Amino acid sequence: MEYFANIGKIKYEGKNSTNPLAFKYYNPDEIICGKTMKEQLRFALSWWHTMGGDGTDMFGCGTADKTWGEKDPEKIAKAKVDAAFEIMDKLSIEYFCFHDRDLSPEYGSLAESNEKLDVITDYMVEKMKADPSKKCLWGTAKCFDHPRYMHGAGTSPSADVFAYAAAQIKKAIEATVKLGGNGYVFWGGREGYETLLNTNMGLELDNMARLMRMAVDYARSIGYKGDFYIEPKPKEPTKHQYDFDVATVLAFLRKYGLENDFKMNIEANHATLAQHTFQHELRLARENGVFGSIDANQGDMLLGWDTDQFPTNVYETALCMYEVLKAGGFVNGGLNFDAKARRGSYTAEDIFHSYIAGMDAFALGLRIADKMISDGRIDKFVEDRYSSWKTGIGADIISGKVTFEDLEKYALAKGEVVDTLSSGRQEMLESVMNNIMFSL
Ligand code: XLS
Ligand code: CA
Ligand code: CA
Repeated sequence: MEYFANIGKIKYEGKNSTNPLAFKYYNPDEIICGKTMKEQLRFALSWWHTMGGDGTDMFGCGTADKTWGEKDPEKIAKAKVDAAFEIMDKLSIEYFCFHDRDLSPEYGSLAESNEKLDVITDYMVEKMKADPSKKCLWGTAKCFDHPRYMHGAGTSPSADVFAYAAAQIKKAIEATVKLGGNGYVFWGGREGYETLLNTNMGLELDNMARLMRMAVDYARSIGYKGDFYIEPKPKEPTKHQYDFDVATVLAFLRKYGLENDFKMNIEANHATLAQHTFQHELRLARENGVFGSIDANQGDMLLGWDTDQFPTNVYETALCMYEVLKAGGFVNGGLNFDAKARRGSYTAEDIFHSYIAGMDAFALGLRIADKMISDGRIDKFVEDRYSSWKTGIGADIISGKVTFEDLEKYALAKGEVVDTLSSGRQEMLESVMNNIMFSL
């Protein structure tokens, strides 16, 4: 069955095309910065928003029908697979990301939920065998939806809930391995607190680390070779999420000796909720060797919550892809559209417009980032700005040759140094960036 019969394969028509159902910038096989665009961008469809999200919000029920013409939960789950593969095909998206419960819902018992999940993953394996261009970027467990997780999963005050979450994660890891997943994500769901008056923060964090250690050890024991990611988010649903931002997560990983097992899945909208730029979070991850994957979306700067919008801000995608290229590109990670069409954009066609908008914004971002690097003005400026560290006292500090006493002697002899400083030239660099962006 064809779910989107009146939409054909979306083609690249170039920047002068006015066809809304065509790519203007994403040309999958074009080489940019040494790789094809599809290898550089590794786009992924998010099962939860695209296949399941019907626009429900706290003020109203869904506006989009995501039952895919079926009534029975197992049939809906299978139809979702067929429809997802058709969307991926038509948009030239190779990867998908999922929560266990997006693939197959929760049934009466864990055993039954597991059995039904197997039916769907068996079905997906068959389809992926027939079409090896469809791959799993990452999987995860939905340990935040059911009432049992009201106080958290790995950080729940209840040991029974911790055990239940562990069992659910074990199964989600198995499903990810079965689907050949490149990654497994921990997003902190309800791992946080509402008030410290009822919270043993120390025990909760120790337990979270215990859960992660067990998950990694188990996955490796069954032959999983992909990455593990933590996806930082500062707030929502809890007032304070433990995985606040990249820096907080790094401190957590290092405290518990998990820093070699995890990388970051950085989401644009979560970065801005933490009052950082997206680029800041990417840079921090890159500088600390933990850059892994990206949830590509954007928030609304006037709202304080996670709006998960399809990304269209090219300035942001360019700075993002600049960080990705500087990090050496994606290895196991990619660009997952953890994004949903607005509630009013409820038609099947809107799925395509949303992805085209997001993919083109990132394709353009990649083209600009490549140009920023080959143009060289920005990199050269930064290099020159730090030139005092290459020779003389700067080189001696870096090589560890000088002591505090030596520096005192040097400073006393040198006198005031303010005149040796040069301008930061922020406005000039922002103008260079605009010049590069609009010369494409
Ligand atoms: C929620 C998160 C979530 C994760 C996967 O804000 O972005 O969608 O990516 O659990
Ligand atoms: Ca996300
Ligand atoms: Ca999000």
